[in-house]
Amino acid sequence: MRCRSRIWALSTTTSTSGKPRSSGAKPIGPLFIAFEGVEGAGKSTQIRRVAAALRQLDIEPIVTREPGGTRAGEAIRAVALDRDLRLEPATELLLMLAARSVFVHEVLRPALEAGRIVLTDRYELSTFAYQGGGRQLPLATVKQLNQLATGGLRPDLCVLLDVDVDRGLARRASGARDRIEGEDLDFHRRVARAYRELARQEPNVALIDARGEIEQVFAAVWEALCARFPETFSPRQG
Ligand code: Z5A
Repeated sequence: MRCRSRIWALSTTTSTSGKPRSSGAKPIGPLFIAFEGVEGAGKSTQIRRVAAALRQLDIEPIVTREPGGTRAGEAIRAVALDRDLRLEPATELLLMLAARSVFVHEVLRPALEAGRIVLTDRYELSTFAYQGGGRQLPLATVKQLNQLATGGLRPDLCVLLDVDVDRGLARRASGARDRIEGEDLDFHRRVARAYRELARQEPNVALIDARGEIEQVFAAVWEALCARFPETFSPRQG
C-alpha cells in the first residue's frame, strides 16, 4: 500500500482565500500521516495547525483519531478508556485493534483510495508504545496482531512529538482522567521510552522536539512535512 500513485490536481492562479498561488499541477494525495506521542505531547494541537495550513493551500484533509474515527470505534473507545473498568492488558490490546480494524476498513482505505490526505491522532505506534512498552506485552505478538487489524497499511509518516512525561502530564487540563491517563508515572515513562526506541527502529518516523512553544513545534512539524513531501507541503505556508 506504500506505493500508491499520487493524484494530481491542477491548481488555479488564486486560492479560495483569494491569495495568489503558483499555477501548475499539484499532487494532493494520497497521504497518510499519523501523529504520535505521550499524553500532552500536543498531537491534537499540531494536527489542528497542520490542517489549517493545508486549507490555506486549498487542501481539505481528513482529520481523525484512534481509538475512534468510526461509530464502532468510538463505542470501543468508550469501553477501552472507561476508568470504572478493570481490563487485562490483552483485553486492552484487542479492543485497540478491534477499533483499528474498523477504522482501516471504513475510513483509511476509502480515504486513501480517493486520494485524500489523512491526519490521524494516534495509530499503530501508540499500540507498540502503550500495549508493548507500557503494558509490557511481547512486542512481536503486538505487531503480528496489529498486522491482522491493518492488513499492513502503514503511515507514510509518523510525526512523533517528543516531550518528557512530566512536561506532557503537566500540560494536561485538570479534571477526570481516563483509565489509561490515570496509570502511574512508571507506566507513562515506559511508554515514553518505548516511543524513543521505536523512533530508532521503525521506518518513516520524524522525531520532533515538542518541548517548545506551540508555534515553535509547529514550525518543526511543518519543516519535517516539507522535507518529506515537498510536492504537497510548501515551505512558504504555515
Ligand atoms: N491508546 C493506546 O493505549 N493504544 C492505542 O493503540 C491507541 C491509543 C490508538 C487516548 O488517546 C488513549 O488511548 C491514550 C493512549 C491510548 N491514553 N493516554 N494516556 P488520546 O489521544 O485521546 O489521549 P491523549 O494522548 O491523552 O490526548 P492529550 O492529552 O489531549 O494529548 P495531545 O493531543 O498530545 O495534546 P493536546 O490536546 O494537543 O494538548 C494538551 C494541552 O497542552 C492543551 O491544553 C494544549 O493547549 C497544550 N499544549 C499543546 N502543545 C503545547 C506546547 N507546545 N506548549 C504548551 N502547551 C501545549
